[in-house]
Amino acid sequence: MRRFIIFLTAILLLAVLCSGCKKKEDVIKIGIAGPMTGAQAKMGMDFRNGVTIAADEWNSRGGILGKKIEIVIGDDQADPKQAVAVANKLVNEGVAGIIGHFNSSCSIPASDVYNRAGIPMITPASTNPQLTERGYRGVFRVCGRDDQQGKVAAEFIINKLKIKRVAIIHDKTTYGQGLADEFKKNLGSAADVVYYGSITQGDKDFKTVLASIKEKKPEIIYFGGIYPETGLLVKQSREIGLNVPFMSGDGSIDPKFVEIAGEKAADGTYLTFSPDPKNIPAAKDFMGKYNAKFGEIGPYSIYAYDAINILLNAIKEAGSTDGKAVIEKLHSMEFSGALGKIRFTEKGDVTGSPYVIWITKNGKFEEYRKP
Ligand code: ABU
Repeated sequence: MRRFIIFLTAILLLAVLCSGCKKKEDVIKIGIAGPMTGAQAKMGMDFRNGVTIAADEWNSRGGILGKKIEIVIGDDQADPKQAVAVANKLVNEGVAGIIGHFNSSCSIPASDVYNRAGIPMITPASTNPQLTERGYRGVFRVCGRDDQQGKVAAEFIINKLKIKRVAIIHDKTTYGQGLADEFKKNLGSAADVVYYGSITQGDKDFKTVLASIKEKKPEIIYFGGIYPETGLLVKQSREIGLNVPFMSGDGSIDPKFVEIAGEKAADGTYLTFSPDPKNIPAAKDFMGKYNAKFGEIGPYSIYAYDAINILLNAIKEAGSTDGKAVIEKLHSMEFSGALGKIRFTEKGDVTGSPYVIWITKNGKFEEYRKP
């Protein structure tokens, strides 16, 4: 009897081990990393939704290299330390590549982990220049950079709005402070920076800072940061009678910003972002699918969709998930995505990344056209 039980246990163990082995061989795992919970969770959900549509499309065509695509989600909670923990976990799970992270302050430290592991990382949204300035061959982004959008914002204020008195605030993050500083640098001596200061991401009451800004009588307030704080800053500035327009970057162009600020307060806010995908013919199919499945697209849903398609096409072309081979394909190929043609520079940036000005009108975002 004892022998029989030992024999049965051995058979069961073997069966469990074999099923594990089989699963590993049958799928290609792709890691999706970003803030899936917390104040910026909308951005993580936008990534997840965009990537899910792409993975479903590939799987319905039979997968890739004879294997199905499996998405492994990592929640970094927009926290750099958590991002490194997530990166290590995803690497240990055997992912072939990463789509993420959202925050530059997460993507930069996490990229050290992916670089050591030799696997490619494509961020849909991290715009701080430093990400691709450290010589990591496997680090890519499908979005633009803050040295580009900071310049576009400053030129707009100088040349179009002809504003002379500017207040600048940022949220002390890699992205927020970096963008505010790029904006300030590009203003040069064309406008006076009458206030330069910071707030803390996650805080809820900014009225003291706003009261100090009000005393300086700026004509516009530029904020380097993300929509939860942008919304509160705009709302509270109106509450203390500070009624000048705000301007911010791509981290604020989300309906959540309007929801937090309130439609009336948000109206007239200027933002920098890439051109409206509604005007890109290649984006139509994706947008239709996204609307049907998840509702309105977020700013970076389409970037996440293109990022994973690029990665999967590179794996297909490489004929393997070997990191080095895939990274070289990413450098050499041109991709046709929902955003149009995409090619990477030696640094891992996209070759073309036009920023345009947007304005908030009646609670919606639209590309700015001079009245
Ligand atoms: N670029 C928008 C916000 C994400 C980041 O770069 O931190």
